[in-house]
Amino acid sequence: MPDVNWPVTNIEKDFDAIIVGAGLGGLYALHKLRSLGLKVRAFEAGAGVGGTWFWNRYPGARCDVESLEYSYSFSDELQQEWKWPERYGGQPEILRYINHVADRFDLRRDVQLNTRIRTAVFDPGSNLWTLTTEDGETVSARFCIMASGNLSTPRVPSFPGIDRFAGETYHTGLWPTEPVDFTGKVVGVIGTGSSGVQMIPLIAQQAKHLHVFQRTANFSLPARNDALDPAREQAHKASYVDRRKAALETPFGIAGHPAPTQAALEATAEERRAAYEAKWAEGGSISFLFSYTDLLVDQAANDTASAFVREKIRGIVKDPATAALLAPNDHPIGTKRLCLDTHYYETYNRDNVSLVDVRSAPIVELTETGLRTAEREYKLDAIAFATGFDAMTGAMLEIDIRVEGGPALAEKWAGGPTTYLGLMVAGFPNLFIITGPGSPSVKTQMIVAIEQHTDWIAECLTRARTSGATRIEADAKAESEWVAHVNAVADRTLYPLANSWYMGANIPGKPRIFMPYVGGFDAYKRKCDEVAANGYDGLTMTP
Ligand code: N01
Repeated sequence: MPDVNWPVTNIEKDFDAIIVGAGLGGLYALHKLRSLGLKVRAFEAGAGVGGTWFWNRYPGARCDVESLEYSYSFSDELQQEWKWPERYGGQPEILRYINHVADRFDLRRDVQLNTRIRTAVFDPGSNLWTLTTEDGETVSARFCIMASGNLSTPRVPSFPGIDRFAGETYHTGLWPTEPVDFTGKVVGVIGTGSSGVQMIPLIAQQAKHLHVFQRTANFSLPARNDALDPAREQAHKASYVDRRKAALETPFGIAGHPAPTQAALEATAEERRAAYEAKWAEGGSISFLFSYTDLLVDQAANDTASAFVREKIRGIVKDPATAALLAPNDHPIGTKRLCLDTHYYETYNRDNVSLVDVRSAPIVELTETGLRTAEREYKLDAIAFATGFDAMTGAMLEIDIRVEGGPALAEKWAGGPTTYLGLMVAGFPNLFIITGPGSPSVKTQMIVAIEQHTDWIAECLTRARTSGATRIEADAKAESEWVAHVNAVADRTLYPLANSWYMGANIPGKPRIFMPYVGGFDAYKRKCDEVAANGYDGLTMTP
């Protein structure tokens, strides 16, 4: 990298780039941009680094991508030296890893913790962003990099009486740092997405009684988490660099799962059962969805996999009425995030656990002593909300992002998020997003996406610097073509059939737009590489 001064030395500015967030995305962006010689600072709302893994400390929090994959690839020394104890990293272990990375690469000195950004305003005269923190501090920078996360705005539904409840309340995404003890307590868990499914078996082991309030049954597969087999670890590490490269050529950014070649209905019923049984025994969601080529695009194909899992649920859960309630019937398997669990369905065979159907009898209000559904009242000592997040756009829209004299991002996105490649927004120069809406982000291995996005942004900035540009902006036409492509790809799949957070469906009033790019990480990366090779077409760089 030539040591070229950014050609704006007469403009007073605090930083070349400000990064919002110090989770896995923000930390890598800090490391990468610093390696270009840029003056960078990351602002983080939490009291520690780690993002998702800092906040989500609920019992059983664990990644559903295997640890050897769900880790940074940018340093071979790091990936060789770090020892993952389990096949799937638990939250404490992943947070320990992130803290190790922060120390190892000396990142902390440029991270300002306990600092929430409230506004970000671009001045088209100076081509600078000025950000204001919750405490009123202002900082300016040439570039603003949003690494604020996709599942980082916890959401508790606005139940009437929510402030009246006198017992303990928790949200999975805001879990206290000190352990919570539910021993001897009557606990209510609201929500049965990935967080609820992971937490419920562990709370059940402690609580005197656990009521699970389920509105929609979700598909869950066994994780089969275990200690990481040393032979497997050794073999993986022996070809780590090659495996990381191979991951870039896959739709989910994960190597080691050969792409299927057969459609589900080309197999006989017996062959399909054998294939699904093998995947069920192996554990993991990618592998299961890779049973056949068409599980996410053909309803009839998907029905065969959905029926298999429903049958498994009926086989595990002893009470037929509970089993029937737990069997998902309103969406094709995989179109909502497929959960991975450890003894989730088995938990409903315990005497101290009951499933409450809040689809047929919704929660009407919280009371001083519990909650009331349309059917009856439940006395509770504690409520754990596993009610999810304002996903993909929530964290960005919590910040008042605007161009001086122009509309706010919230206005531009009122009908749903629009981006060019998920990386930039037309009309908002010098603003980059890591794993933004319109990128594969949540539909791929997040760290692969984080590294690819950041590397692309870094190259783009290098190009701007060497060409003397101080302003980089996505063209409106390129953005609308990309948005149309993202929608067209989604419409060829079954994803839009589910009321998922991918669609914004979990937030009342949020536009129903399928937000992630589901054309595959491999296809996406090819497109990004092509854009860069063509001199960043779709972007305008201005001196
Ligand atoms: O949130 P969710 P999550 N009354 O939105 C229910 C990632 N993640 O935190 O489906 C009653 O999936 C809601 O019901 P419904 C992963 O990507 C990963 O569990 O809207 N219930 C649903 O059951 C995941 O997808 C990991 O009808 C209400 C639940 O709350 C994403 O984070 C672990 C309600 C919310 O489920 C989010 O998962 C954890 C109401 N008013 C999370 N409002 C791993 O890597 C909402 N609900 C393993």
